[in-house]
Amino acid sequence: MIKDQSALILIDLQNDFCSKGSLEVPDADAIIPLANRLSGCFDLVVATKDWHPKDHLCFASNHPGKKVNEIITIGDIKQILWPDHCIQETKGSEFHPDLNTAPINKIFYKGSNKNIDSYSAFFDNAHLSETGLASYLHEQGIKDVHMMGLATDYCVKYSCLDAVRLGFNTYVIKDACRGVNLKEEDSAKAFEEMSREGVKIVNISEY
Ligand code: VGL
Ligand code: ZN
Repeated sequence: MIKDQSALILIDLQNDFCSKGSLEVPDADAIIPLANRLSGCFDLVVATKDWHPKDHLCFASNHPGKKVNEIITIGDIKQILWPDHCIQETKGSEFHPDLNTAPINKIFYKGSNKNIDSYSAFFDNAHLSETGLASYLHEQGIKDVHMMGLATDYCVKYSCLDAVRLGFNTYVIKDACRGVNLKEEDSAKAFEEMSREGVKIVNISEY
């Protein structure tokens, strides 16, 4: 059992990011049993869901003439265009069927404002609105957060960077994350950046 004041944060373990999903992350299914095992090591387990309305600006389908993976600029924010994924109340936005949801104390939703994307579990990409996760963790007396999930180079990375900036001792469980890797080495670079910013990189064998 991990010490008090620690929470496990399961990032976006949803069908659309897993095998046969619309934004499939390579080898994502392999981490579901790891989430189930780690959940047993923590008193507090939080999960996030990417939770988009159909008309969300991050979908290429909402920008006629644009393609998936193209980058557009809105205001001063760069936005990668994704395939439709994690649409609210669809099969694709549900948790992977093998995820044991019983230990999850609370779910936080992100990406539901159609005008802004939200990779971090804490804030939207403009850092304007909060998901409520930070206040919840503070209320629960949490000092350390341990992150795993999907995807290393997007939601895991931005969640970890925000967690550090918010003052949490932040651990990312490297072998329990998988990356989208639009470019080769995206995940490796993401871990380097996290490490530089003060995130501790650990492995599941340490739990
Ligand atoms: C994510 C791309 C688009 C993620 C979410 O969970 O990492 N990636 N939306
Ligand atoms: Zn998304």
